[in-house]
Amino acid sequence: MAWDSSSFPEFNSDCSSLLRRYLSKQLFEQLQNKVTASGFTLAQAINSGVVNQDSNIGVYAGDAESYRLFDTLFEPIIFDYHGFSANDIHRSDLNQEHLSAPNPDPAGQFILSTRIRVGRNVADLPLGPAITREQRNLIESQVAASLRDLSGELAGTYYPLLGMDETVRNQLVADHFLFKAGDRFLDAAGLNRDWPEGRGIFHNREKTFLVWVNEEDQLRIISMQQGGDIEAVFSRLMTAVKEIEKSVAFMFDSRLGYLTSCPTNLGTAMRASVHIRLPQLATDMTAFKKITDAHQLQIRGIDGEHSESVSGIFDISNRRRLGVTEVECVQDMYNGVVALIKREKQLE
Ligand code: ADP
Ligand code: DAR
Repeated sequence: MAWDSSSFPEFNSDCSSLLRRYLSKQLFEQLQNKVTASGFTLAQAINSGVVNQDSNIGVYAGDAESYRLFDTLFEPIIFDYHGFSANDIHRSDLNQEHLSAPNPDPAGQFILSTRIRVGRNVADLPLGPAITREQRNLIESQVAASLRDLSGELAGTYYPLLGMDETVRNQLVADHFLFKAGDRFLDAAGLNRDWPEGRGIFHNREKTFLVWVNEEDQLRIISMQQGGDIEAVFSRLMTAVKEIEKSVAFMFDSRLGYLTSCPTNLGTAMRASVHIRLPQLATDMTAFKKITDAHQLQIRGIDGEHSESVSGIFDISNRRRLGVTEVECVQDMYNGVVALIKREKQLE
């Protein structure tokens, strides 16, 4: 559904996005003629949430300036989602030695796999929604070159999406290694322009270390493996992030941390998740959500965001990403998973 961006958008009565909650007609009129240096407008920032009325958030930034120029819209959304106010300052802790998270399921009865990812964007360029085709291709070539220099466990190969065999691509997606194509939320945010050019995936032979290039963010740096050895997954990721940052300058703000196209990923841009089998709790989602809410966890389906759980298997991850450190993100997830497993055992 296209909308006439010269007038205040209409929202369905059942639209519950943060965009709808915080974009008043007055604010729309105050911001609608503002344009960032890379040409990004309010209409572009909110288009996804207007076109997709089932959005949870509904806004995307086109560049670092968006967070300043449209701050009267972004700040209330940031506070609502992260509990992070104008006086708060984000803190980083990328030191894997600070995490204490011994495998909560050494027998492998519940946790199928662990995955921890961070989003990163390249400094001094626009974000995905406002980037040009040339800038996106430049990022692909620069990032692929820096990844080729990785050694040891992180050594691997970059595979451009352009020209990738469709069977290979579908299998990577099915195996949870690669992003889906054609996400309508990203599409309406301008993140799928020129698809699949400039997009790709880097991974090591074991597929325990992967980097998505130019999807929702310009890098999604991912560590993952079967089982619940959360410390090993986190350690691999922290080593990789620090290694890549030696050759790629990341977009960073002293207050908001690492900047991302979606405000839900600001700060650490980290999502630490387990795929976990909880068949008893699956029969009582009220009790399930009481535990995940208490530990600030997010429940996703087994194919990631906007998907369903299958056979009592859920994707459980930290919800907070800004105003908490990387170690605290993983600790949030760990503490919640320990509580979920304890309750599941009581219900058995
Ligand atoms: P992101 O985590 O990057 O925001 P999604 O939620 O869409 O993106 O997940 C991306 C892919 O990663 C999906 O295929 C999802 O099933 C997979 N995934 C997420 N967490 C895990 C996990 N703990 N184990 C295996 N695959 C996972
Ligand atoms: N689907 C959009 C974005 C929500 C957060 N997830 C991201 N950034 N992948 C929405 O507004 O629901």
